[in-house]
Amino acid sequence: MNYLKEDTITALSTAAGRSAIAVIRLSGQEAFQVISKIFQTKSKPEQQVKHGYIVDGAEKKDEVLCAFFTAPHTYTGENLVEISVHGNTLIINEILNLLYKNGARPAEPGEFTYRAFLNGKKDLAKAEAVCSLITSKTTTSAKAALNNVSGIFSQKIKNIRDSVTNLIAFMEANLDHPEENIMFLSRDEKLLRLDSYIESIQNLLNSYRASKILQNGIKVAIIGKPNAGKSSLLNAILGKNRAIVTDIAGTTTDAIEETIDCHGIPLTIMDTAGLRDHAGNSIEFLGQEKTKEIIASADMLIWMFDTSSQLDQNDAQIADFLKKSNLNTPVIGVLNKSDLPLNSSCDIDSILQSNFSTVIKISAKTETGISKLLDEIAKIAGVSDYSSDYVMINSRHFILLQNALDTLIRTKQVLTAKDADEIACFEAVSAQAALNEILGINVKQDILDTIFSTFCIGK
Ligand SMILES: Nc1nc2c(ncn2[C@@H]2O[C@H](COP(=O)(O)OP(=O)(O)O)[C@@H](O)[C@H]2O)c(=O)[nH]1
Ligand SMILES: [Mg+2]
Repeated sequence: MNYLKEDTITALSTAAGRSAIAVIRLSGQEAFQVISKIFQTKSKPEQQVKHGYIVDGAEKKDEVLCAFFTAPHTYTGENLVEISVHGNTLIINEILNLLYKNGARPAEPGEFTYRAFLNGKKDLAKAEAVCSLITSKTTTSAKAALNNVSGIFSQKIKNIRDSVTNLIAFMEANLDHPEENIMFLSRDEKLLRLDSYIESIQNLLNSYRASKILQNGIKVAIIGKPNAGKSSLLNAILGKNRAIVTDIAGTTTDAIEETIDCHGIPLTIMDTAGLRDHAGNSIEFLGQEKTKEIIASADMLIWMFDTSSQLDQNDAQIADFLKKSNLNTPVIGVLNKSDLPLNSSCDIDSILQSNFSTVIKISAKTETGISKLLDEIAKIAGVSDYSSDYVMINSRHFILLQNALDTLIRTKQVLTAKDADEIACFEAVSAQAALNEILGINVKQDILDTIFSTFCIGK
């Protein structure tokens, strides 16, 4: 990856396509010189935002606003110009080409944020969160990502890291001056402190699953025999007629999916072709095969029953299929058509014998029980108790936190067994290194390259 930091870089920072305004960023030592070659303005020199024209010699290319930010108080920590141009790809490309001709080069993916990191404007956890914030699918996940961007997560890590550093200092002092009669930390005090660091890390680790769900969302498949009301439920959840509903069994042959915000979780809900022992035709058969694939890939299943009719062979076959698939997926049992009288031959007790996370009575037709169903989905996903200081923990953080936790537990074990400060110290230093790595301290270049290469160009 071409991350030469002496270069002046430029890229379109807003989405491509037609828009009222698009923003081109230009950053680097030469940013002000480069723009001065193609920008004509009558604004006063002291104005930070100047109005004028981008020109190629005598020819005007666009009427723009240029915002000038002087290092080091800028996003990248370098001289930075944000050019607000008209949002037309032809104009944008002309301006970018002029910038290239006059000394800038195209920015690599994430290079503006990478420079912010290199110049100490953002630690690595904050830089990573820029990406999470932009890709957030719900306002809740955006809020959590913003907590990382604004440094709440980094501060938690720094607090633990500083405490560990402090403990290491005490242990080193013990090693260096064993004979001196200075009041060092007692073994009990060290153990007590270690317990509190371990608990703080454990709390962060516990939020990993929820932050993964907030960031990536979950897939919930609605399954059941034909005519159970699966498509009606999808429509009721979406509040619109997305899937065709008929009383003809086997209407849904292709899987339909839509994403909604369910208590802050990006919830992809999938309607599937009903499973029955004999498909009506080859299209329905293919649909049923697809349903089986979807069941295997879903994070959660909603298994629907029609309680206005009796249970039949098809319900039994689905039970059999799920049992044989041996999935570790939570299943919500949904007793549909509760607006109709319960069929006296519908053996609810036998339904309840299946291994459901919960069972809910609904009517997809009258839209009764839908919000309770969504509450249950969020509860099972484990993010319904969302708090406002929630942070985003990605897999890199998770691995390093786990590493820090393991080494602190070992530190404790060594101290408990033999009060051997030398070995304990060695373990604690590893924990300190893992915590530092979360913040971007002593991170290998290939890891940095991998992180920033997942960013879009212009970020
Ligand atoms: N009375 C009543 N009818 C329903 C309900 N849900 C679905 N239906 C009807 O059941 C039939 C099959 O519904 P549909 O959503 O297409 O079922 P699917 O085959 O499982 O997708 C349609 O005639 C729906 O109007 C419900 O809660 N109450
Ligand atoms: Mg259907």
